[in-house]
Amino acid sequence: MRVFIAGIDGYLGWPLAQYLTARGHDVAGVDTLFRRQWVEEVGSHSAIPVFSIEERLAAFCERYGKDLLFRQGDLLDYPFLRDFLAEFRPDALVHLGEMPSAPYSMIDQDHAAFTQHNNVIGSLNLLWAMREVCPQAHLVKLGTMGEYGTPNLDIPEGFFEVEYRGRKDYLPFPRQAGSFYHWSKVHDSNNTMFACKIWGLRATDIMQGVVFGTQIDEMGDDPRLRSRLDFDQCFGTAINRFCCQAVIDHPLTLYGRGGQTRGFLPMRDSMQCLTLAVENPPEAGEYRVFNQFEECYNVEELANMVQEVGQSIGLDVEIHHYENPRQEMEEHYFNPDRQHLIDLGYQPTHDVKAEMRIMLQDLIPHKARILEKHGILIPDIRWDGTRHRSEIIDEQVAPIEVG
Ligand code: NAD
Ligand code: USQ
Repeated sequence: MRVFIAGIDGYLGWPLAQYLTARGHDVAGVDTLFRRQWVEEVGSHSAIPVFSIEERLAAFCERYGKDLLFRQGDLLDYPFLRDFLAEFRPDALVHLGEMPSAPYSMIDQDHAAFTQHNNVIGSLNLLWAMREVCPQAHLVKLGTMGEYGTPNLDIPEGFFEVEYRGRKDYLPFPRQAGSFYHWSKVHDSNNTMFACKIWGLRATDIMQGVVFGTQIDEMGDDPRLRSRLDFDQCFGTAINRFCCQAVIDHPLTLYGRGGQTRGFLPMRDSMQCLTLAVENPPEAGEYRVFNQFEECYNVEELANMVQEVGQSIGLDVEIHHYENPRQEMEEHYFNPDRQHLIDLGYQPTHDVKAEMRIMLQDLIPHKARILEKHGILIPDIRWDGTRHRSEIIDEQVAPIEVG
C-alpha cells in the first residue's frame, strides 16, 4: 500500500516509516520538524541523539534499499498539503502530525492557542485535502485514551448504547479530557466523525495510551535510524522519564499519590497496532474507534517496576512523591475495552519489564546527555497557569488502597 505519514520525523512517525517499509509498503511523509524546536524551547534535548533529517533519510535508503519521499512542510499550508497528496496518491494516511504534550499546552494562552490551532486546523486541512484528492483513502488518525478522561464507568471503544427517558440510541461515549492538548484531540475526533458522515470518507480514530520504549527491531544498530527519547516535563512521558531518571540516580518523579491509571504500550506494540489498522481499512463512510494499549497500570506500579528492573542491573533507584503540577484524579476507576485490535490479530507484548530493561540498557550509554539537562526534571508547569517547581511530599501522601 502507499502510506502517507503526517509527523514522520516524530517519536512514533520515524519508527512507523521503517516498520511499514520493512513490510513492503511505500511510504511518504511530511513534517515541520517542530518537535525538535519544542524540546529545545523547554530547555532539553533527546536522551538518544537525533540525527538531521538528511542523515536520517540517507540511512533509510541504505537500510531499506529505497528512498523515503519526504517534504518539510506544514499541515496548515493547505495548497502544499493538497498538492503533495495529489502527487503521492496514498491508499492510507496515518496522521501523527500534532503537538502531543499536555503540559506544553497548559503553559500559557499562547501555547494553548498554538496547540489547538496547530492540531485542530492541521487535522481539518487533512480531511479537506483527502476529500479533494483521495476520498477513497483510509485515514488512521491518532487520538488518545486521554480524550475519555477517567470516568467512573467502563470505557467502550468510542460508542455505547444509551437509554434515556425510555428511548435508546448508539452514541459517542462522553469525552472529558484533562488538558487543552487532550481537548484538541476531542475536537479532531468530532471533525473526523463528521467528515466521514457527510463526505463518505473512511477513518479509524485510534485512542492510543501512553507509549514507551527506545526501539523496534527494524532499526538495527544504525544510530541514524533510532527514534528520539525525551525526558523533560513536557515531551517526556511517564515511563520514558522514569527510565532516564533511573539512569542518572535521580529520584523517580511520581506526581501526587501515584494512583493515576492509564493504558500503556511499548513502541513495538504501537507499530503493530497502527499497521493492523492501516492494513484493514473500514468501509467508505465508516468512522470507527479503536482503543489501543497493552495494559493499564497506575504510575506508582510503573515506578516500582522501573526501580526493580533498575536494581537488577545495578542501578540505585529511589522514588519520591512530588506535588502534582496537574489537575487530575490521583486514584480512580479505569477500565477501558480494547477488543477491536485483538479481533484484527493484535498480540500484546505483555513483558513490560523486559522492555524497561532494554530501555535502561539503551539509555546508560547516554547518561552524560541526560545529566547535562538534569535541572529540567522537576516539573513547574501548573494547570492553573502559574509556574513553580514541585516539592517532595512523601510525608503527606496517603497510601493507595489496593483492590
Ligand atoms: P511527536 O511530537 O514526536 O510527533 C509529531 C510530529 O508531527 C513531530 O515530528 C512534529 O514536528 C510534527 N508536526 C506537528 N505539527 C505539525 C504540522 N502542523 N505540520 C507538519 N508536521 C507537524 O509526537 P509523538 O509522540 O510521535 O505522537 C504522535 C501522535 O500520536 C500525536 O498526535 C499524539 O497526540 C499521539 N499520541 C502519542 C502518544 C505517545 O505516548 N507518544 C500517545 C497517544 C497518542
Ligand atoms: N506522571 C508522573 N510523573 C512524571 C510524568 C507523568 O507521575 O514524571 C503522571 C502524570 O501525572 C499522568 C500520567 O503520569 O497522570 C501520564 O502522564 P504522561 O506525561 O506520561 O502522559 P500524558 O500527559 O497523558 O500524555 C502522553 C502523551 C500524549 C498522549 C497521552 C496518552 O504525551 O501525546 O496523548 O500520553 S493518554 O495518557 O492515554 O491520554
